[in-house]
Amino acid sequence: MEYKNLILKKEGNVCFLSINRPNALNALNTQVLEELSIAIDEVEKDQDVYVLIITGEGKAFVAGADIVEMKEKNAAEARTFSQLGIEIFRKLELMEKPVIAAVNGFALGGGCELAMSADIRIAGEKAKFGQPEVGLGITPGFAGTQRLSRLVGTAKAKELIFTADIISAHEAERIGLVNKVVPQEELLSTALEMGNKIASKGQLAVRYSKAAINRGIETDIETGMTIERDLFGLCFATEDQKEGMSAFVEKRAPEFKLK
Ligand code: CO8
Repeated sequence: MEYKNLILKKEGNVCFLSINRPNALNALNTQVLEELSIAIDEVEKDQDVYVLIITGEGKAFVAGADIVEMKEKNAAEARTFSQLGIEIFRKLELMEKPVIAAVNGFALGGGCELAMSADIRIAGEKAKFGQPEVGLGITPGFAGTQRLSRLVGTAKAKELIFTADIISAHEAERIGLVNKVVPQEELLSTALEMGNKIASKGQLAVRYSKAAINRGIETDIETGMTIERDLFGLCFATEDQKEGMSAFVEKRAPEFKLK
């Protein structure tokens, strides 16, 4: 598939997906969102891709939903646009494969919401985070109220959303919004290094672990533990489990085959 607003590039078992609309700071309009949806399906289906890294071209990760497109929407159209983003970000979040956001610059509004839909966030020192929507007279609309609260707690989420403050990468790390901050020039290599490390493990085990965390966190702990127990059991039906444990006993490196 030829994308107008995305660049997909594979490096071994890792796929970089870069939002490529730098003249508008990678703002998400309907076309970008629709392409993102297609790309997520493409990456999920590609047997050779184990890990997805999302980043942005130019000085922004994503500076939000496209304000120019949103400006003239009526209430019904805005709700439809919100639903589109919510569905696509949820699809990203629930991908079987792990997703790393390599946040290179502004991650504002819909951009912060996109980053929060990834499993892991690595930020360059120049990255900036915020949910500035109330300054435009709107609420967050791609599930920012939900994911930010879950990531940093309701008090900090309310402060950030009510004040529309833009925070630095280091502050985002301090409050638990990003996993780590690295020098700007090391951002993509650090994300790739982490992607390669994940890709070297048993992929079914990685995917089951992701599913257990994502499904378990949304339920009570008893149900969550049941989900973990069942997926743990399922690992023992995989060749990767036999290989992983045999390699340990034989004191050699495992050769996982995604089986
Ligand atoms: N939408 C459309 N265009 C944008 C956006 C955006 N979100 N952000 C930047 N641009 C455009 C600018 O208009 C400008 O275009 P042009 O060159 O044609 O004038 C170009 O990108 C470069 O931007 P700036 O000149 O403003 O660059 P600066 O470095 O001076 O400033 C900022 C960078 C601070 C990031 C600034 O661009 C800014 O404040 N952008 C908007 C940030 C924002 O408010 N984001 C939240 C948007 S709302 C949102 O995401 C809600 C998500 C859910 C909605 C669903 C419900 C319907």
